[in-house]
Amino acid sequence: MKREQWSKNFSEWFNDIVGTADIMETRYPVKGLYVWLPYGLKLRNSALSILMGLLERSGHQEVLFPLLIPETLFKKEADHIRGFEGQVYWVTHGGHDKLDVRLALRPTSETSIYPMFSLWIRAHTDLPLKVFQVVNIFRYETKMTKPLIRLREVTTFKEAHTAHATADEAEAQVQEAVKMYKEFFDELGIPYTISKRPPWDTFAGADYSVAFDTLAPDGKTLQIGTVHNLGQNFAKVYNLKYENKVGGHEHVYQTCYGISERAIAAIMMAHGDDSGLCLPPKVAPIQIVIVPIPYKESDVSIDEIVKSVKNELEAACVKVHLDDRDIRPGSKYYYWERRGVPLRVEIGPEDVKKKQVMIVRRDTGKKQAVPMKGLAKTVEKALDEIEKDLRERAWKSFRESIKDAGSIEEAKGLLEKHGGIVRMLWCGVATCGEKMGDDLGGSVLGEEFEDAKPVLGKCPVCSKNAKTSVLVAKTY
Ligand code: A5A
Ligand code: ZN
Repeated sequence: MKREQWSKNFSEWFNDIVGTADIMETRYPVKGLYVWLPYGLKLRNSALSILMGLLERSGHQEVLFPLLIPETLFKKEADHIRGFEGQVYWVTHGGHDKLDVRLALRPTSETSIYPMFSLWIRAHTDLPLKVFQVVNIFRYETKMTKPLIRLREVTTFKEAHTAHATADEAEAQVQEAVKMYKEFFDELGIPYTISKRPPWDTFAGADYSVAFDTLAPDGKTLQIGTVHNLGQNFAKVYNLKYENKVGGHEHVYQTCYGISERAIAAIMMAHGDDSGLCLPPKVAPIQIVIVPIPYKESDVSIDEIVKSVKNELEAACVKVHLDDRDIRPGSKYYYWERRGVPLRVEIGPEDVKKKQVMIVRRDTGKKQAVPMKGLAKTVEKALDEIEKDLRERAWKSFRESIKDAGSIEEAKGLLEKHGGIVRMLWCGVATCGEKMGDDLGGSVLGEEFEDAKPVLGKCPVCSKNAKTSVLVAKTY
């Protein structure tokens, strides 16, 4: 896999591939809004069904709330409004009539879901309450919009919301959500760090936020999921109370967590190359493309064999596509490589004579003749290997992009040269943390949520003893 364009001109590569690999139509005439194309939508749906499966298996129930939130409800939690006010689209009219109460297009759904939670939660037996929905949300983003990455209409917003009787249970729910998201990204072979965001970058209305960040080939990080411990902040303003075992009334403790179509962008970032997408077999809309190689001079007809190979693979539940268009095989290779189909099967008259086919891996380009007998088993094994190799390769380069730095100068040098993530010591004072981010032209992602590193040394900003270490990066 050649990765020159992919890494050096990632932005161009991304904009090109999103369109030419049939993920999205980007010419819709409203800024920040895009159209899912059939191929992209299949990819999105496969990834989403993995996520929904994880949620359902861990006791979350799917719900579907309205898009519109009355201003009166939206404005109850002070921090939440402060965080989102500048990003809200308002509906002010119904036809010719001005509305008495403006309606917000949800930028996220705490303020529509929790008023209903307050009607549903009565006693401790109603807890924990764990729901999720997959919806569109609207955010008037002012930074540069980008398909899949920074949308004004996020079309694939999977948000989960929970309520618990105790702070400990909410804390445990944060852990469960982190574990679930790890499983989800692992399934897709997307590498990540998990950080506890610093106070100045916490979700509006949360006690604290935990975020997953991956790395784009241009060296900038992308936040691909977040888990928030909301404490009792929303419970207090939306009156979410339950009757405990001894008849007293207490506010619930809450968490919420979300993932968007950035997960699809992350797949492109983790596994792409100069030829286009390279999709993990688990989510690839087409796992195998069959390309017949007919020779006019040959007396062997390959049509029958090609069809029987297709049937055999389909019977083994592999997603197969037979490309029998009347164009040159080379054009077909190029076409399907761009779209990231993990494995290509070529069948020509010589192969038919030898009772074999050629299989070609998208990720390595490696070509191999394999017997027709037992082909379904062979390709299943090859797909498993691709899955595993993609994950390992992505993690390897990701790990190599995290480096320790002792001073601002050193960190600056690293980020300017390679991008990536630097680990720095920090005294824990917000002004130092914010300065560290600013000086490096990036942001503090936060303390690592798991396997915190031992800390011995000085804060590079104020030279006082460090209390912790943080990850810093240039971010999307
Ligand atoms: N209610 C909670 C879950 C919430 O809204 N959290 S969040 O604001 O952090 O969003 C969840 C995730 O959605 C983010 O981690 C990010 O990956 C994604 N996201 C947020 N804004 C986005 C945007 N404008 N375009 C694409 N993805 C976005
Ligand atoms: Zn300091």
